[in-house]
Amino acid sequence: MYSGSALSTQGITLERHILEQQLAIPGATGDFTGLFQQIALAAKVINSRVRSAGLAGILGLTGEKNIQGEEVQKLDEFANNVLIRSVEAGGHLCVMASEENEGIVRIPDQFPTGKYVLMFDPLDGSSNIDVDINIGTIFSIHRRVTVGRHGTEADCLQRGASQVAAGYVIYGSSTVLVYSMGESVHGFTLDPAVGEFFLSHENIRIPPKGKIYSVNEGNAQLWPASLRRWIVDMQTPKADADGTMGTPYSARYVGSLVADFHRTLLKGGVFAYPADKKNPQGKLRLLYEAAPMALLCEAAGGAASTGTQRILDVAPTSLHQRVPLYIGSREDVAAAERFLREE
Ligand code: AHM
Ligand code: MG
Repeated sequence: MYSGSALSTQGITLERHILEQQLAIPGATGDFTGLFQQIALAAKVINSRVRSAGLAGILGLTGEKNIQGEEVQKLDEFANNVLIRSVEAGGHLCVMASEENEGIVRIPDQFPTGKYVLMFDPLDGSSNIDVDINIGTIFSIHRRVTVGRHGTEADCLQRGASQVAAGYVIYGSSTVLVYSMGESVHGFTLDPAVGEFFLSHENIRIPPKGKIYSVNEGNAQLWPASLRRWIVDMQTPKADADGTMGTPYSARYVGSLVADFHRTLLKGGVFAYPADKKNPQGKLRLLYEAAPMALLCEAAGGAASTGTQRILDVAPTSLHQRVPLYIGSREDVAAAERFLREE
C-alpha cells in the first residue's frame, strides 16, 4: 500500500518535477515540459468547472442558455474543448485524438506543430457527474512517427509500449494528477489556494498482490464461466499457514475508471473490464483508457493484460478500438489470466 511521506516532498511543484526529470534525459529540449504545463493548466480549468457543476443547477445555468445568453456546454464537451484549446497553440503537438471526437483532431493551420502526439479521454466516468462521484481526465503522449507539418492517424495508432508519458487527473476529495514517463510514477495534489500541483505521492509502487477486486459484477451472466470462477476464487477465504481462516477479497466498484484505477494503484488488487457477450471486445478504449493506465501500472510494478496479451503490446487498428482490461497487482492479473486460459 502507498505510504509515501509528504514531508520529504514539500514544495516540489509538478513543473519543477518534470523539468528535473527532463534534464536527466540527454538531448531533451524542454518541449515536453511545455506540453505538460499546458495539460496541467487544462486540468485546473476543468477542475474548477467540475467543482462548481452542482452550483450551475442551483443558479439555473443548466438550461439551454447561461446568464450571458450563451449555450451551456455539457461538462465532458467543456473538458474536451478546454484541453484542445490549452495545447493546440503551444507548438509541441502534430496531432491529437480524443474520446469525444470521431476522427483525429488537427492542429489549426495558424499554429506551429511539434514532435508529440496527444490522446485523451477528457472526462472519464462522465455518467457519474450528476451523482457527485469522482471523475477524471486521462492522457497519453507519443512521439510522432510520420514526417510533414501535420500528424496523421498513423501517429495515433501506435502501441502503448511506445508512449513517452501517460497520466490522469482525478477530481476527487482532492484533485490529484498522476503521471509517468515509463520508469516511475508520481502523484501531485492540487493546492486550490495556490492553484499549483505539489508532489504528494513520490514513486508510487503497487503491491505485488492486493485484497480488493473491482469489476461490474452485474455483467457476470454475460461472462465466460472461467471468469466467474476467478471471482468466486477471490471471494473464497483461504486458510492461512497456521490454519486460521483467511479474509476474502473486498469488492469495490466506482464505475469511473480513473477512480477505480487510482485506488488499485495505491492499495493494490485488480480492476477488470472483461469482454462479455454484449461487449465482445470489452468496453474500455485502448488508446484513451487502457494503454495510458497500463503504462502507469507497469511503471509502478504492476501489470495490465487483455486476459491473453500485454496491453502495451496491442497494435491499434482504429482510434476508438475497445479492449478487455485486467489491470493492477502483478499476481492478481496473473491469476485472472490463469483462470481465463481454463476455458
Ligand atoms: P466513459 O469514458 O464514457 O465515461 O466510459 C468509461 C467508463 C469507465 O470510467 C468505467 O470504468 C466504465 O465506463 C464503467 O462502465 P459500466 O457502467 O459498464 O460498469
Ligand atoms: Mg472514458
